[in-house]
Amino acid sequence: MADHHSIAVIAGDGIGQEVVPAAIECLTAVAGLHSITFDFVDLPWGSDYYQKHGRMMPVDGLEQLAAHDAIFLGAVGIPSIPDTETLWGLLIPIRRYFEQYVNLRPVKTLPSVVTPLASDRFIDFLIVRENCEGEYSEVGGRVYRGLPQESAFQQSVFTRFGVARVTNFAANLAASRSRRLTSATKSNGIVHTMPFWDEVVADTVAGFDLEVESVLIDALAARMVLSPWSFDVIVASNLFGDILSDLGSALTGSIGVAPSANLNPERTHPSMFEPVHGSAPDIAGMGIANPIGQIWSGAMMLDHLGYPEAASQLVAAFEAALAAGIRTRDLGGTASTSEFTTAVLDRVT
Ligand code: GGG
Repeated sequence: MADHHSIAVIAGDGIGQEVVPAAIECLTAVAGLHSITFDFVDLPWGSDYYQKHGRMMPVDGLEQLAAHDAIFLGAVGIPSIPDTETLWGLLIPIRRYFEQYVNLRPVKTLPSVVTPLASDRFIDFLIVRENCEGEYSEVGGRVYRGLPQESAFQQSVFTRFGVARVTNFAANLAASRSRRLTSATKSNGIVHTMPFWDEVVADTVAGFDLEVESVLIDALAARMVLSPWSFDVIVASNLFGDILSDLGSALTGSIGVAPSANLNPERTHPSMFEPVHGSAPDIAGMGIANPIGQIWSGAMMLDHLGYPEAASQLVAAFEAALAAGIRTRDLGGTASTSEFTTAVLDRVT
């Protein structure tokens, strides 16, 4: 792969405007150590764009994105626009159009970060969230609006193709690590889609030499609090994976640190890298947002583009800043976004 990459940057809304430039500074610094060059192409899409144009991105937005090697996204959403518009106008179409069917979300203990858990045992697992179907569906509707019998229907969509491909990714990942895979289910209560999920997972993992467990999502959430170190790779549907990754990030300190990679494993389309957190309107513009989720997502982008050493250097740099006691407020520290970023840049070596 060429060492020059064109990256589409959508800083988006709220703190996305603060953490994306911080992460780009860090990416540029580490890239310089490896003769990698990035062309970061700013795309001013999101809620401001919506207020001017009535849509989150231009009509040909997806075609524009297709020309880049990867997409680096900050956050989307502001209180004055319904989340249904902001998510379904930008984030979700990108995930689906580019077949980014894996949302890979690492959950890991970070140095000097106090967690809400009594134990300081090391946590290090990966959530593989199905990213293109499942409970996130446009199929459904509302009837009898305003009448006493008003009702809403939402149809989940689980396909054999969709469940098998994400399970296959997760199984390969588990095979490259501890050989343990956990599948999140709810087949006792959700009687059609979840038994189907279990069946397709079982069929898919049959060809792998793995220890596979299927765990009900409620019990899995409780176990994640009680013994998060007992997981290695978790495969979950779109909604379950989303919820579990917020829980995982809270267990390891703050949602501000959680990264994610929306991957198109076949590499026929660009993949997208974004922190798990949203736009955080309550702290937007204050300069106090934690840039770790965005920087770590940048490291995942480096890894995906074929630079694992540069990715590890970037992770090591923010871990070293944390180990030196420099932390943003969400982690109990006093550092601003720019102070923490400077501390990371000082440690990119
Ligand atoms: N970092 C992108 C962002 O703003 N995410 C917020 C969000 O609500 N995401 C929904 C999802 O990941 O499904």
